[in-house]
Parts: sequence; structure tokens; C-alpha cells
Amino acid sequence: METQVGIVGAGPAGLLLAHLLQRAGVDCVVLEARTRDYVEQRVRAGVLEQGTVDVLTETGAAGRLRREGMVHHGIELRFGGAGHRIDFSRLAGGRAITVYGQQEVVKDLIAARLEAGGTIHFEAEAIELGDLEGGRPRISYRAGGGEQQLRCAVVAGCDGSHGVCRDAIQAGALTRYERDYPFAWLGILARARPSSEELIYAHHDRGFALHSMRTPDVTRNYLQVAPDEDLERWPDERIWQELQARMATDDGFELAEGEIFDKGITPMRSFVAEPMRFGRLFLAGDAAHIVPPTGAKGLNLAVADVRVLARALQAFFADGDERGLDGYSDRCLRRVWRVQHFSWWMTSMLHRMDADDPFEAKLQRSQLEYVCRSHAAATTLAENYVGLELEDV
Ligand code: FAS
Ligand code: PHB
Repeated sequence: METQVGIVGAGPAGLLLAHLLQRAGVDCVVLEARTRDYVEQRVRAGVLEQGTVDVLTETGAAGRLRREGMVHHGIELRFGGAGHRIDFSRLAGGRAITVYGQQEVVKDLIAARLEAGGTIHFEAEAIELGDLEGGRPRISYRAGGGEQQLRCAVVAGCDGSHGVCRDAIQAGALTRYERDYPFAWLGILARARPSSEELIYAHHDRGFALHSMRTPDVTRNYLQVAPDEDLERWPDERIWQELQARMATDDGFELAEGEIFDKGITPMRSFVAEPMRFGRLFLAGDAAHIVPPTGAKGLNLAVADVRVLARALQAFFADGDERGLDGYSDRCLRRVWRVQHFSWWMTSMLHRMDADDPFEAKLQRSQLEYVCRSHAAATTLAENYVGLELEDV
């Protein structure tokens, strides 16, 4: 099989890239190891930056998002028994976030690609990449019980943090930056109505908690737990008890409870691979970087990468102009490190770091109070949270 761009992975990065390239008349093939059903059911992120909503809207993939997404103009930081609102309208020039499940974005992009006559090869697992430094890289993949080959001019490695593309880069050509956090998130989906208009990020002596949502009848809540926590030790009633304790306020706030129908534990780590390009291979999304979800950036950073990559590929295939491709890695890494810093900062400010370090706890409290009192500090949080414009980074 031959194409211009071979895309490995049908997550948000791979699917949005295919969507943008198809609109630009660039031929591409998407290889996805899992089934369509699996990728459309996989529960992950839920907060879309303004820039992510804008690119989906501009490219005609936001019909359902505009109807069903929940637009929020702020978040609440909760600590010391009280809540403090960060007002995006006042602090971030009216830019907002939209709460809409990642799997819904994935469903919409798959539908958009198939409606436009594009193909996605599901249950097609890339197993090896070759000739990345030549003009016609090769992707070997397993599908239909046999091994097949895809020849292309460029490979887009959008296969997430456990894919094959990053590992295809020869040793020594890649620098890895890593930080693991001494905790994880226990996340649930519950049939309960949201207990607030906006997301609540709670800092508490018992640990961090987050109240988020998916629809007017489904909430998404997270608890800080030990990195090696065993889900078996968290029956539903214990989860609700802990959420209520950490979300409590002096004026008697209570979280609406309901049937928990999804439960999972997500490790917390920061990771960056530099550069994001090797020959004709371009990494995008989780294949190149991981952020702790406290800043709600994972999905949005993947989208920002492919917006830059799509423009560069369009110029390359239209007029042989390689400047965008040559600048891709540096351009994206500027944003990656901005987002890494913001996600680390939110994580450090809001999680119980080390129970035996009262000095750390006092620093956190001072940081939280400053962010809620200082216009300058609140603006920093707001503009990073709603997402900085591509050009501004
Ligand atoms: P993805 O991982 O989404 O997609 C990669 C795709 O490549 C997958 O479909 C995979 O099946 C496929 N693939 C892998 N290897 C392949 C191969 N060899 N051949 C073919 N296909 C292959 N972010 C938040 O903001 N909030 C959250 O709550 C949150 N929760 C998360 C929970 C988990 C468990 C994970 C892993 C991430 C979470 N994130 C969250 C971050 C998440 O949103 C990611 O940033 C986002 O999925 C990145 O998108 P992609 O780069 O497209 O990678
Ligand atoms: C979510 O709704 O899944 C979510 C929201 C905010 C975060 C992380 C996850 O920071």
C-alpha cells in the first residue's frame, strides 16, 4: 500500500491529523491496533481548550460538541473549607473551556473521516518502522492475520505513550525527560447530576479531589491515591465517603451520589521525548509527551501538535516547502514545556505531597491563597488553563 502520510494511531492526535490532511487534499492512511468499538469507548480526558474547540469548529467536526458540550467560564479552587472561583471571562479575555468526553471527540472524528470517504484500518497494529531517514519510509503492520507493508513519504507517530513509533528512533537520537509523582488518580464515572456549575479542584489534608462531569446526568470524579493503589480496596461507598470528606465546605456542601459505572486508576507522570522528529517520522501527542491530568492538558496538547504538523505537511506536499517540517519539533516543544510547567505547577499546588513535611503544606497554602487573591497570579492560571493561542507560545 502507498500513501503520502502514514498515520499510526486513531486517538485524538491521529484522527485530527487525518481530518486536517483530508481537508487539505493530502492523502493519508490511518492504522489503529484496536477495534473501532474499543477506541470509541475508552474513557479519558474531558476538558477541551478554546483552541481545540476552535479547530474542530473551523473544520466542521463540532456539530455534536456544540450541541452537547458544556461551556464553562471558570473553575473553583477549594481549600480550607471554602471555594474560590477563577473567572476566565474576566482573566482570560472571554476564552472558555468546554467539557466534552474525549471518546465523544474520537467518535466525531471517526464519523467525519468515514463520511468524507476516508479509511481507518482498525485492528491493524504497526509492528515495525523502516527507512525513516530515506524518502520512502515503511510501516510494517499486522492485520487480517498477516503482515503487511505501507509505504509513505512521511510517518506520523500518533500511537500514544505505549506505541512503537518512538521506540523506532535510534538510540542516542532521543533525549527523555521524566518525572513520576508519588501518587495516582482514582477516577470514576457515576450516574449523578453535577453538584456545581463548574469543575471543583479540592486541596485537602486527606489528599486531592476533583469534581468534573460529562453530561447533566453523569459526573466524573477523581481522588488522589497511592501510586500502587489496589482498586479492590475501594468499594463504592468508600469512594463516596472520601469524596465527600475532601469536598466538604464550612457551609455544608454535599456531592450528589449515584451508581458508579466506570472506575480506573491513572498513574501521574510527566514525560517529554526530544526531538519530536527523526528523519521522516514526526511524533505527536502522547507518543512524544505525557502530562499529569491536573491541568487537563493531555488531549489539548495532542491537538496543538497536529495543528502545527498538518500545516507543515500541507506546505511540504503542495510546494515542497520543508521549513514547517524542519521547525516542527522546536515549535511544538516550546508549547510542550509551557504545558509541562503548568501541569506540574497545578499538580504540586493541589496534591498532598508529603504528609510529613509541614513546611511544604504551608507553601502550598500560601500559593493557593495568593492565586485566589492576586489578579496577576489568577490570570496566569486562567490563561494557561483555557489554553494559550498557538501563536502566543
Ligand atoms: P492516544 O493514546 O489517545 O491514542 C493512541 C492510539 O494509538 C490508541 O488508539 C492506540 O490503540 C493506538 N496504537 C498504539 N500502538 C499502536 C500500534 N503499534 N499500531 C497501531 N495503533 C497503535 N487527559 C486529561 O486531560 N484528563 C484525563 O482524565 C485523562 N485521563 C487519561 C487516562 C489514561 C489512562 C491515559 C493514558 C491518558 C489520560 N489523559 C487524560 C491524557 C489523554 O487525554 C491523552 O493525552 C490523549 O489520549 C493523547 O492522545 P493521543 O496522542 O492521540 O494518544
Ligand atoms: C475530566 O473531566 O476527565 C478531567 C477534568 C479536569 C482535569 C482532568 C480530567 O484536570
